[in-house]
Amino acid sequence: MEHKPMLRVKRSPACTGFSTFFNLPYEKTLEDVDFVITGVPFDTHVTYRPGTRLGPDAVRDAYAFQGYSDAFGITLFDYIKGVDYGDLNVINVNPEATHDHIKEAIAEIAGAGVIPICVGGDHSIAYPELCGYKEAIGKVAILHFDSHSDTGYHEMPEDAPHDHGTPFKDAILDDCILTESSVQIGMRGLTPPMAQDYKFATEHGMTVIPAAELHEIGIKEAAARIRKIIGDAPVFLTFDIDFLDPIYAPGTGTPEGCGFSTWDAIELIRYSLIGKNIIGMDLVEVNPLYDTSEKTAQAGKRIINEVLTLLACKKAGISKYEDFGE
Ligand SMILES: [Mn+2]
Repeated sequence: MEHKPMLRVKRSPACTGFSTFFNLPYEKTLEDVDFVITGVPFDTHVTYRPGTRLGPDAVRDAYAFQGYSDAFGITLFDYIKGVDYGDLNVINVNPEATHDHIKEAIAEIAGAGVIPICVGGDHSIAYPELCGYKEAIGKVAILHFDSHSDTGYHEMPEDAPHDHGTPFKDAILDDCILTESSVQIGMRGLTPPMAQDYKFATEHGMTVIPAAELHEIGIKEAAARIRKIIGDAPVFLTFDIDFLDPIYAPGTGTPEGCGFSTWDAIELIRYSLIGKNIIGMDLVEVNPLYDTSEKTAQAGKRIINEVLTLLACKKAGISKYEDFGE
C-alpha cells in the first residue's frame, strides 16, 4: 500500500469514508514511512476536567486537511509518506503501565528512524515520550507551546507525584531534555506558584517566553530567539492546544484567556522550525467534550499539518521562510 492519503470516492465530500489521521492508510508499520501519527487516548492525569482521551478521534474526524502549502508552494505528499499508526496501548486505570507502553512505542518508532506524531490525551504523555526518545536517540531539545509551564506548579503529594502539570519537571529530573537548547512559550496560567514553575525551568537551563512577552515582541522576534537557542539540536515539538486562546480552542481542560490565534501558532512554528532537525511532536489536551463546534480539533489538526509541511520542506530542500532560516 502506498503510504499517502487515500483517495476519496470521486467528487464526494472530503469528510466521507471512515476517519484516519489526514486520511492516511490505517496500518501499524514502520516500513517505507517518514512519519507515523498515533493516538494516545489517555487522560487519567488531568487535574480536573477529563475528556482528552477522546482527543485522538476528534482530530481524526475534524474537517480540516491541507495537502498543499501556500506558504512554501509544495504538495506535501509529493515528498513525505506516513500512516495512521492506530492508538497506542493505553490503560487509563493504570498510568504506570501506560507510561511504559508509550515509552516503548516511541523508542521503537524513533529507533527505526521514523518521526512519531502523538495525538493526546493529556500532557502527561510527554514525559514517557521523552523517555522513549532518550532511549532511542538520546536527549532532545523541546519547543513547548502551552499556557502553562508544566514543570510542576506545586509540591506534588508523595502518593500522586505525576499529573498533566508535571511532565517537563519529570523529564528534566530524569535527564531526558537538552535544557540549554529548549524553549517554553506562551505561559500565562495565573496561579501564584507559576513563578516557581518558571524558576524551576530556568534554573535548569530552559528559556521561558511567557505570553505577555510574546505579545510584546511578536512572532518574528520570538522565532529568531528560538532558532538561536535550538541551534542544531534534535527538537521535539510539544504543543498543548491551550497555547491558543479559548476563542480558537475552547475544548480543553484548563483554558486560559489572553492567548494566541491558530495563525500565530503556525507562523511561529514555520519561522522557528524551518530547516531544523524535528525528530517528533505531540499535540495534546484537545477535549471535544467542551467544544460543540469541533473548532478545537480543527485547530489541532492544522497545527499537525504545519509540522507535516516542514517535514515535506526538508525533503524538498526548502530551508527558508522569508528572511529566516539559513
Ligand atoms: Mn500542558
